[in-house]
Amino acid sequence: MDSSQEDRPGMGISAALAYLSKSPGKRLRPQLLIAAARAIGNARGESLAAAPAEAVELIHTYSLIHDDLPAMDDDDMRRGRPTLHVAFDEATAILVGDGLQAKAFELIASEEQLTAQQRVDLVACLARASGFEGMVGGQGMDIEATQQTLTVEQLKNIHALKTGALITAALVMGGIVGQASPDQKATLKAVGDKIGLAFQIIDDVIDVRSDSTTLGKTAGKDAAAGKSTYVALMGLEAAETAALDLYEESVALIKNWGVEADVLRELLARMVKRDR
Ligand code: GRG
Repeated sequence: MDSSQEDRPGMGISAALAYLSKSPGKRLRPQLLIAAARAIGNARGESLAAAPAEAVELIHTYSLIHDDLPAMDDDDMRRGRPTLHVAFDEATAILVGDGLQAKAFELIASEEQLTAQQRVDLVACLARASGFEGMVGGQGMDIEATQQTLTVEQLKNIHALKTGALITAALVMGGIVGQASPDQKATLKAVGDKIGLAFQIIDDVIDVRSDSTTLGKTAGKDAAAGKSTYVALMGLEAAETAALDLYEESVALIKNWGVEADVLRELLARMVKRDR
């Protein structure tokens, strides 16, 4: 979101939005949404995807800002810069997260190129993935599970909600924009479930490989913070193999889709073959 386009309810919030716009993330979820719309083969779908794509990124950005707060993961750095509550203050970070969440739904609801039914379906999909049955529910379970040793299945369940749900939603939302059939939407959901899990497992693998703290050499930053990780539960190589298997399974689900799905295939590959 361009801060210059925003109403300016408070200097702190305006400055924080400007700060955020200077360090964007990889924009993976909007790219997934647009690639899914394109994969359906509905040429117009792709051009209609801009507002929902922006919306899913706003939800993701809000979640990272709140996740970094002292009451949650208490992180000082994000996207190579001090986190929002460090650069500004906690109240600003909470308010900006809340405002981004509201803006996401406003963007979809007011996109007049989409039909009323598409807008309702998009809002419902994004809200479900963000809320108690999705990201917020998973975050709550993750916090409760800190300092507990989980089984791999329990960890998968938490991550399916905490990070997987929004990735899956991005793909299904692309399907909604592209007017996918129920079968195509079910396939996009299955692709999202597999690649979302693979993405999280690879994040754990990268965490261990890139962490140079004493404990991190064998466990990684998350494990050092008392969290269960795939690497701790499965071992580094098995975790990496599991992620690559999930990636292969996700691509196999769309093997009969045409060249329109090539951008989506490329994105799925990037999600498991990345540095961070
Ligand atoms: C606060 C309700 C609430 C939820 C927070 C998203 C989330 C839930 C926690 C993030 C925890 C985390 C860092 C998980 C690792 C995988 C992951 C989602 C990384 C961040 O996503 P990227 O790599 O980030 O797409 P960028 O910065 O590129 O947007």
